[in-house]
Amino acid sequence: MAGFEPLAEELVRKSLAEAAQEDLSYSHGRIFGSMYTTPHEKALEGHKMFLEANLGNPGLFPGTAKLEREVISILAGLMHHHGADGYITSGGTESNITALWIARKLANGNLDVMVPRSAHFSVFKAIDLLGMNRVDIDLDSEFRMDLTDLENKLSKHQTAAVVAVAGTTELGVVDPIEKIGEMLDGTRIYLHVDAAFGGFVLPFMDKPAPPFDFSVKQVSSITLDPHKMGLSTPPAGGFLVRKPSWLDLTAFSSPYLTQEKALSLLGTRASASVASCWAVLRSLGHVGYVEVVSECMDKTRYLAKRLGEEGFDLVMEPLMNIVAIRTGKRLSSPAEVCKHMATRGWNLSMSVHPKALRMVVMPHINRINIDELILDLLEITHHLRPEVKV
Ligand code: 0PR
Repeated sequence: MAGFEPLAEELVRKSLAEAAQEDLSYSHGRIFGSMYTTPHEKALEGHKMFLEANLGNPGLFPGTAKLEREVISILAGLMHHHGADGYITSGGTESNITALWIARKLANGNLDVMVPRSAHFSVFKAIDLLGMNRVDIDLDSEFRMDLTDLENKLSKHQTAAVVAVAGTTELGVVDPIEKIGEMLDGTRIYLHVDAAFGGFVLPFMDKPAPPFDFSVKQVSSITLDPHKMGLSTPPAGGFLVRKPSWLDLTAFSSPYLTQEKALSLLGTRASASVASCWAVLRSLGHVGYVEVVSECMDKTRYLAKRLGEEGFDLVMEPLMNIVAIRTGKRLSSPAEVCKHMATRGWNLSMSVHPKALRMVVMPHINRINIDELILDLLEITHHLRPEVKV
């Protein structure tokens, strides 16, 4: 028989419930390996009201389009340049691809992109997709882009762009963006900042963060993702450019739609998350995010302190809500530990530069989860390295 048979309503419902049951949930407090969390309740409420919205065809959804303009204006203010423009993307990957697409258009045939070894793989993907040349920049002793290596490799004649990271995926480190900007001053080299994670952390920290946004005048564009620490529902990435006219460089005529030209890489855009962003930004306000970040940082410091007390070797004092412990006497193989922790329902992840076990302390984590995590971590690392006394 061709095709697929319809199932009884009850069976459809039951199958969906069973599949949902198999998924992990942030609310169980065992996911330490993700930069995502349970979306804010207002985000969920906003999302549900706009399930049909598609800003790929904005003329049909002028209300959603208005919310997007307001979200972009808030994000532009947060990144210290009210004249910036942009749109909500499907995430950091799309934003990073778009940034380098624009950089390539502006680069008069230059194709080299300088990227720190700590960059997220979406940047490598973008370079590959756009047929550009990846030039890896080493990291300094604090895991930031090494300025000397960058200076040696930069070329006014070949470099199209530099990508810097504000909040690396692995360690939450911020590249020396002000210094990089100074190095690029007077050149036409495009500077993109990937603040997919840090963009919703750094502006809300109790200690002022090093300048990483449009306050550094050479910064050309920024990725910052509401669906990570912005507590919005996915998919919601943010993409901002310093000069609104740059958005036209990747625009295509869309004669059969309600707008003359389509700006974004994606056609159909899952736009309920735009309403979700608006709802959470407007509900929490700046002060609400300060509270979210402050709570995450308190729990991060607690986790780091407890791990230190138990003899684990921290890669560094956490700058953001990411803690990493090095491979060494106490921890032989992060991969093995992750695998064993997974059998007990934990989700942890690993970093490569340096080789470490990585934990992200998102808002769904509480202190009890941290205490339980450490107990299991002690048992498992002891079991893997029995010669080390617990
Ligand atoms: N830039 C940075 C600095 C990132 O950390 C990430 C994602 C991206 C760009 C890409 O963003 P999108 O995934 O929104 O396109 N970082 C996480 C990662 O890949 C995302 C993540 C983590 C996804 C854990 C799922 C997950 O379970 O590690």
